[in-house]
Amino acid sequence: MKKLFILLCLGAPLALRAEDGHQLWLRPHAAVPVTVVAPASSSAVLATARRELQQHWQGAAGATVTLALRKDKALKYDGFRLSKQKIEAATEAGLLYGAYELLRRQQTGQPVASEVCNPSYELRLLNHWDNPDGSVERGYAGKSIFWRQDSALVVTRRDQKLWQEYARANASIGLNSSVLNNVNASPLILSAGYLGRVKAIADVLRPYGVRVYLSVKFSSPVLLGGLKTADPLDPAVVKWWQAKAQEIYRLVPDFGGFLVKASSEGQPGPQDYGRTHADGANMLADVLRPHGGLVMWRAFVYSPSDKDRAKQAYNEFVPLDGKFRDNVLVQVKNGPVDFQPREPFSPLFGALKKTAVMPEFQITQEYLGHATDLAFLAPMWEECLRSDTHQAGPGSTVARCTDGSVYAQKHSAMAGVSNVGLDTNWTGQDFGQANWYAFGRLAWNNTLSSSQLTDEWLKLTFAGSAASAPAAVGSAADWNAHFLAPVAQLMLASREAVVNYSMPLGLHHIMSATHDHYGPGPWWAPPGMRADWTPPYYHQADARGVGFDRTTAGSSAVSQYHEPLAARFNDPATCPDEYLLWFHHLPWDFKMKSGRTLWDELALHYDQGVQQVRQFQRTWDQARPYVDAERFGTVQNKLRAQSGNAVLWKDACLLYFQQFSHLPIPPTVEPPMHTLDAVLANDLPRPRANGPARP
Ligand code: GCW
Repeated sequence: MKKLFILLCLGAPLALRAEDGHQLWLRPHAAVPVTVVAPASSSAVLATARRELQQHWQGAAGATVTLALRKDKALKYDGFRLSKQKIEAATEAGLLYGAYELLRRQQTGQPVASEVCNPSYELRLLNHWDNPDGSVERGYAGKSIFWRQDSALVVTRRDQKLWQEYARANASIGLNSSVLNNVNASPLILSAGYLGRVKAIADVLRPYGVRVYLSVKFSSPVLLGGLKTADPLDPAVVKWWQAKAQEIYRLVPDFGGFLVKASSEGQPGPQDYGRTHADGANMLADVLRPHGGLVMWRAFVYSPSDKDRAKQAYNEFVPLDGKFRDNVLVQVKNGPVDFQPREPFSPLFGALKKTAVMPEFQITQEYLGHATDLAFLAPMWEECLRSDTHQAGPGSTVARCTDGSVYAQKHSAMAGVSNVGLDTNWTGQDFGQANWYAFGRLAWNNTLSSSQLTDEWLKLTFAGSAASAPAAVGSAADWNAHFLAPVAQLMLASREAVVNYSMPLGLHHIMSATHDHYGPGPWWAPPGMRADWTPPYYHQADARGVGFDRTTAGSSAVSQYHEPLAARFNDPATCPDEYLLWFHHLPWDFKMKSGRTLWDELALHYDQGVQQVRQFQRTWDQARPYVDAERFGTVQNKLRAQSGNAVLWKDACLLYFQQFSHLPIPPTVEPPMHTLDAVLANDLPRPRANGPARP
């Protein structure tokens, strides 16, 4: 309490400068003098640790802090032993993470006991869906920070400064790896010119302990190398990859490895040559092994012919369990379909027992309101990580099945699809920064709670930011009561609000494709479009009811879950409400656990989502005295837009589904502001320049 009070006082004068969000959670504070004793070494990582402590120390004035390298059985990966004035680690990166942890504790007023902090995962990565031309797939915060169409190969001082700030932000939350380009990979990335820029990026990221990886296109030997085939078992293909790997490692000796999206959404892959995912992944793994590199092979696969897209990854990958090399990790999205506001966990977690599996989360809000809507995603990731797969008995949570606690695996990792771009505040929506922050912290410690994360992030990001301190903003108690508590509550409720106003009760994939997955589109099904890219495939609304029948009487996707989940999900009486229409097609008058009909319950959820956003607006308006004017105004405007978006979702979905249910909207629900015709008129499919690209 007392510390925070001091922090608020200290923070205020510095914050009189404009707060444009660029400093993220690393806003400068008046430093206190400290002496840092560290091993003699010319290592850049160690120099970073020392500098960070010297420049940002907030503990006792004149203290001496010792950094010591020491082998210790209790330490895992880049873990560290922390006390008030000493950090011990087995690696220099460990000392750096210890330094950031100590500074974070000081700034957030959390105590430091003598303790060991180990990361849950060996690799903690951001995946950037950035293209060589500077565009970012599903990016809503400006162009790529890595690539530019013009002068792609010229590295400017501005580039380097930005990359350094990026690396520092990552290191401060424990992230140690970045995949620099889109999984829909251009072969260009492996050309000599681009590799030169990869080296330049790697050189800037290295002092922060961040390694670089690349996404590669499986057909690169053909497209770039001029070979006739990319068959992974063809010796000429293997030779091509070997030479390419040598070229990369000459430039970037600590290069991490490849991320591959293959035989998925039109991307080439081993299946084009009658080979399996394991054949493809293992070939690349063997090529990288002599250099210590890894392959992350994505399990995001599905084909239009499949009757239930949610089943396909499991069907393709489970038969391959045990067939992958030990330097391959299979990268699995949190849910079986595609980063929807809510999905049950992917049944691949825990089912692959002899293969290292890594979770992939989406930080960028493709389906949760882009950089407009405020949605704090830690509760969604926490929900997935804590889901019990039961695959190795009770307690085999997704977290434990992927971090090496349940199955023996040589490597472990967690990836997040980044929301970072060239926007001054990096993420477009200021609260998007919280998702970057929370992802890194959860990759470091997959048992952290969402509420701890809001507490840390809000203190680091906003404490002392009020431009002119009104009399009331004088004490920590006041700040805690009138800013921290209500805004934390807003954040913690925000993802559920998005679920409520867009896809409640297990509905999924009913967004507008015309508006790039922003806003409602349950009707969207242009003639000739692949069915599994259209919302009606997923909601199946008809006169009888709504929802996708994945029970044993339907697609039987439930059977991919271990008991007791399969039975629980299979019966509408025991299936949790939040997954109900994911697993069941139910009549409009189905009696819910609440006693209401399904139709009424659906309407109430949509309405609740709208009311929640209205409440967020009120909360934020009341927070005004505690926030600098710039960020206050930006967030206020975004919440206004979100409020409109929520109403649109509610009106569009209820009016659309009402055509099938023929039931009245319950009187307690706010009446629609839009007509269905008006919404439809605004959502006519636009012609696409490049044919039927993924909508
Ligand atoms: O969520 C979908 C996106 C695509 C993306 C794909 C994937 C990179 O709409 O834009 O492509 O998933 O994860 O590969």
